[in-house]
Amino acid sequence: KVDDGSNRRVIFRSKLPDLPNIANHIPLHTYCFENLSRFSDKPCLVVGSTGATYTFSQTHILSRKIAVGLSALGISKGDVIMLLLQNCAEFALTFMAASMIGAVTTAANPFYTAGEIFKQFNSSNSKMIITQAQYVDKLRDHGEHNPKMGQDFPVITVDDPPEKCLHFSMLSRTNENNIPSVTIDPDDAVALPFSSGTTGLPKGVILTHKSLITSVAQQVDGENPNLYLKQEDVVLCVLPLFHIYSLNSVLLCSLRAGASVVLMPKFEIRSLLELIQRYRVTVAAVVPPLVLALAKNPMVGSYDLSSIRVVLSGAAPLGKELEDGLRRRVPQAIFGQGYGMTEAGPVLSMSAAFAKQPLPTKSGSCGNVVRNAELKVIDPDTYSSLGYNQPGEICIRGPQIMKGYLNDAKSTAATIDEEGWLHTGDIGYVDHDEEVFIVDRVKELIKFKGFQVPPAELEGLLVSHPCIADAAVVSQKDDAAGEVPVAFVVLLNGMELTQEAVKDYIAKQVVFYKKLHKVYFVTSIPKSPSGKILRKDLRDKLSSI
Ligand code: 4UU
Repeated sequence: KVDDGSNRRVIFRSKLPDLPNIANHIPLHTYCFENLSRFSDKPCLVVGSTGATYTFSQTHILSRKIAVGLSALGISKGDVIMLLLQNCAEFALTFMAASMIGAVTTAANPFYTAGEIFKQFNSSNSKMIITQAQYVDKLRDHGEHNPKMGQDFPVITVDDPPEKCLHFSMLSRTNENNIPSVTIDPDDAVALPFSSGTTGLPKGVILTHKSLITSVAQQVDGENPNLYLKQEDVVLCVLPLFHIYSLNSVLLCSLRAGASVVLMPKFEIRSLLELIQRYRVTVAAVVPPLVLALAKNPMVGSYDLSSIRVVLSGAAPLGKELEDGLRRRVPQAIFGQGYGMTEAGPVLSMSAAFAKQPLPTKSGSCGNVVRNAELKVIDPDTYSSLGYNQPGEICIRGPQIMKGYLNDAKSTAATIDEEGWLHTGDIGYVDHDEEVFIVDRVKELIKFKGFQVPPAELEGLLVSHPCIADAAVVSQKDDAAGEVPVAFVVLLNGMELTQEAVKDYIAKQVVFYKKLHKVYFVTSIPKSPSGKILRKDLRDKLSSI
């Protein structure tokens, strides 16, 4: 996928000046805690539900203690640990602790089914699971081929441990000075989120110390940070930390900048509003369904949201109507979008309205490309780069992007070309003010409320049904969720199945947002000569049904 060079190259850059240097040669935890002495006694992590607060120095020391605890349990450099947690202090502490011993964190949605959890657990070669008691039943005796909890791998719970589990306090009741010394290379992995990228099944995305430091620096460092976070800021952490958006733009950016993070285990409108009011939240990172709730829910009127100065929306397209609705609810706040993709480290562009010296921005824009990075828009057929206002596939290059997919050189090569450009599968353009606009998605990925729904995963499950010969899953527009997955199914000769039976078959095996919303029985799935599903034909068919 390389531009043959015969075409004019157009490369877009940030409107904000590049950072003269980024400290991406040091380990991530060193970088995040680098300025700690300036705000060591300030609240760092605030548990919204209980008010429990960890100052920056407590956060640092506890992370060190847990690092010692992890290594006492045999976790060493390069090992992967799995977090299966709702947002909580232990998530943040363990992530930093793992970094300190050169270990890697893979986080999964705690609502995942056992099937989904073990796919990620096995494919990442995880050595332990840290979770909550309520999710432990799912991990017990799951199939002969999966490792056995408590026997093949330890399970640690942050609350009362059920049978065969250990309590989290055994990780933290250690002497932080016994932390083993490890040498960490900037290109070593530190986080392993899973993403299906432009095609296929979920894959481990290797984010290194260098990638995450670069991405955080691109947002919050320098004379004129793109996302200006102050020490007085109180940042809302309601988006799940198991997704890279929250992990990076909320947690890591706040740690680096000295802002406080208010943790909320899951989205629920009343407690969200209460927390914003109680803790005087100043910065809210949200996704479009949350913008919808804030813009439309009548309860919002009864709370004081005047503390909010910044609202950042990302992870899915946001309609103008919603944006306007939100602006009316929090008129004092600066509103803007960020555009991210797990593989891109994750932030590609962010509204310059959040900068220390803000720039004017337009409604619907996803901001400017981040500093110290290059963005181009290419013609999806010829790969030649396009100029201003011409929509094409967005590509990004810079030290923040992933190292590659874990154990999958083929998918890596299909995503990052020989010149280092990461191809996003998103269609967008850059206007004359250097603002990025996303107009379409050409990759398979379906996004339900910002959550990834990989069609290939559902297709694999469908064809494993004894009555199904072939299947294809595509997205359908939906007011509440943005997009929902629907299936086209070909039955084996002489077999009969109802729509409900197919839906149930899938629903039992996947997390709620991957459930099929409709099933259409067809006689064949349209495919290209090479066997690729012609998804566009199916989407066209949907709009005519
Ligand atoms: C239209 O969604 C993300 C990461 C989002 C993010 C991260 C840090 C947003 C702001 C931030 O500060 O990652 P994935 O891998 O789950 O999904 C990536 C895909 C993109 O390729 C694009 O199709 O999600 C879609 N997407 C968006 N679409 C992400 N952000 C946007 C957006 N508008 N603002």
